Amino acid sequence: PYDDGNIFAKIIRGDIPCEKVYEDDAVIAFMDVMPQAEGHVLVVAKKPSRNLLDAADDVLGPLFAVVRRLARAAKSAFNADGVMIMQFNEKAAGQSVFHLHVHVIPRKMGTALKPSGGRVEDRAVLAAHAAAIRSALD
Ligand code: DGP
Repeated sequence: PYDDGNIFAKIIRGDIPCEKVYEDDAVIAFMDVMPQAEGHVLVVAKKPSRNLLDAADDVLGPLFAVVRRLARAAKSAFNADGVMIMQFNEKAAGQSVFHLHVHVIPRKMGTALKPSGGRVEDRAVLAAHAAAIRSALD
């Protein structure tokens, strides 16, 4: 079952801070605190579900529309060659926060992806990256 004590539910409620990139009625997006590449963004559905497996159909369209908008913006802001979209369902598949979210990760040719759960990035760096992506949004 869904547990609303998870960290993304707290961010959606405004109980803990984030470096926000985008927000509308259905979706919020912010910088991942442990980026696997420069510009790593998390796109989170506001409606509660653990992951894709239990999400309502009407959540998916708005969520993935924002995923694509942010993929374009992050690619442009970081001069990336491509963008990786990742999404995990349950612990066995690599999920660690049990509230539906999608990773948007700009990638450059020849630059390896950092491991997940790595170093927590400096707040000021994340704030600067969030601002760069926001200004690249259409
Ligand atoms: P996963 O559940 O494996 O898709 O990954 C969850 C991601 O969330 C992971 O890349 C690290 C990130 N993360 C964990 N705690 C926080 C937090 O408090 N704030 C932010 N912005 N990201 C977090």
